Amino acid sequence: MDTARLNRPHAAGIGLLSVGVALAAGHLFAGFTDPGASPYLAVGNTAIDLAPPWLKDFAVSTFGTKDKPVLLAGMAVVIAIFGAVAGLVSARRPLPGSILLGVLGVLGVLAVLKRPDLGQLAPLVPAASLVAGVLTFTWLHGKALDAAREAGYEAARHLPDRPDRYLAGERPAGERPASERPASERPAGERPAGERPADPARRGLLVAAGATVAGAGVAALTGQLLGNRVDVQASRRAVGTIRPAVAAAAIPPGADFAAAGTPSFITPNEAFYRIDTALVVPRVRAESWSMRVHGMVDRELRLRYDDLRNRELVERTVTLTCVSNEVGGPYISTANFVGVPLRAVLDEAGVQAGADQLVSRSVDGWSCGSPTEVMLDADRAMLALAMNGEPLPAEHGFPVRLVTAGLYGYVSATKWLADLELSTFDAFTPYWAKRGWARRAPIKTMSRIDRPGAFQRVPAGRTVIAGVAWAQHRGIEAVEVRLDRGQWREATLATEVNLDTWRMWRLDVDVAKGGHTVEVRATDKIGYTQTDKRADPVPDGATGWHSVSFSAT
Ligand SMILES: Nc1nc2c(c(=O)[nH]1)N[C@H]1C(S)=C(S)[C@@H](COP(=O)(O)O)O[C@H]1N2
Ligand SMILES: [Mo]
Repeated sequence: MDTARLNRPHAAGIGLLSVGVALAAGHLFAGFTDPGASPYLAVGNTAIDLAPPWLKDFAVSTFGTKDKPVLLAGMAVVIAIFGAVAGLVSARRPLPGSILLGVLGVLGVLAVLKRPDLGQLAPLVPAASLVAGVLTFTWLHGKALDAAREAGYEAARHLPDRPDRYLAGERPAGERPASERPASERPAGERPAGERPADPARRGLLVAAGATVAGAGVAALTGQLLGNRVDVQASRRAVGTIRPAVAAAAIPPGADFAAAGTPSFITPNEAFYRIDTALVVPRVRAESWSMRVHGMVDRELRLRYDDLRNRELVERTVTLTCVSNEVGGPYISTANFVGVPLRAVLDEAGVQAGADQLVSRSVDGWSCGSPTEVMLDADRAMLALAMNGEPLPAEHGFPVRLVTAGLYGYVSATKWLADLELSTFDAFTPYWAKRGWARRAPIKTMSRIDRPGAFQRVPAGRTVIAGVAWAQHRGIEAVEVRLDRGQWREATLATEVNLDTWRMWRLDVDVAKGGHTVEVRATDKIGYTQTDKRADPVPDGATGWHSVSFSAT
């Protein structure tokens, strides 16, 4: 009977290598067909879509915008463990491990089938992964078994009486280690460390493992290069500078109190907050972009990039805000956007009566539902092409996105726009609404303290409290600050830019030595003052006063 067993490192190692090959093969095939079908990414994307809302909220609140790298790294660890386990359960026969790898492959196929944005060929990609992984595993397993038989034979030949001691690494008393004995005294096959091995099966295993690593590397790299052939940066350069017919008013110097600790009025593109469900930034070239306007319209439209670019372009300064921003949170930024008022396009299509929801979809299958009446407001909704003087950055939706003043991003700001459908709230439930968020979500009147920072130490005496307030499309009327639960005092507001942007504020206060708490509340131009009632971001945006504790020394 053949009793050869793989040792644990070999078993775990060939399992790991096999999942590596599976992923690399998938990446290669995905490069040929659809980069999004790479099993690793597809599984990650599906994990994001299937994750229960509490888990997503936890991920965002714990890792912020680093949630995606954390997810990818976590998946790598899980897959590695899976691979090692597949090897370890296959000490004698390759079947158990192959079955485990097959299960992983089937999960990959299901993940790809669940992606709304992938073509019909996409499921072939994880299928190819599965085949490559299992074949590699069976092949390496054979090599590893040969090596195990060889080792067992060697051990048995030299110490038939106590093979267990050899396996435990012991030497019989009085016997010197191989390296200390001249070659003439050594039995054939025994060698000191560092000399050429005379065990062909073990060598065969090592060569096979090396070849596997090299092959997987080449496959993964080739897949990556193929996947990168959609060169977004080249397309952005080719687009060049997009000039509006009507420029936005210049930002007055008094629009922020940056010197006192507020953000700059305009957020540089690199610093603009980013929130989306895309594990890898979708790559779309302006040259190949087009969008359908359909549904409850009189005339269906198909618009290409130049159709938009050649229209009369407007520029607007708008503050975007994410509904998942906690009280005091960072998911708010302001930019100059250039684009086409959405109204112009919707009028051309002819919106039919009763179409109360405009559904927008992105190239990666994300969906968004906006109230049609807001999207028909020429002053509020635009098809944006440029941001702060350059074509939209890839992360912010190149080549075309929606920007709508006064609504949270998830109901108004679709990036990598692919499709506009006039519909009804009854007929279609978009991505986040399916996950418990509100159907309609105007941005709430809120404020934030930026200085002092939490638990900061400031010198006792005169100190500045400064921050931002926002109530897009209504405008900020007043901001009040109170120290240590004292009287509310009105802060100085920065110069107003427009009603769709944030407004900076500051207040000088005198603080005695010791601990202090400062709170802020804003009032908008329709007279609503922020409630102190704390509410979570779910379902339609957080409420409550931001407060900061600091100490004066
Ligand atoms: N395609 C796509 N567009 C999207 C999202 C998304 O997940 N996918 N997220 C939305 C959300 S929740 C917000 S707050 C804004 C953020 O835009 P930004 O990343 O440019 O700041 O984009 C919106 N547009
Ligand atoms: Mo958002």
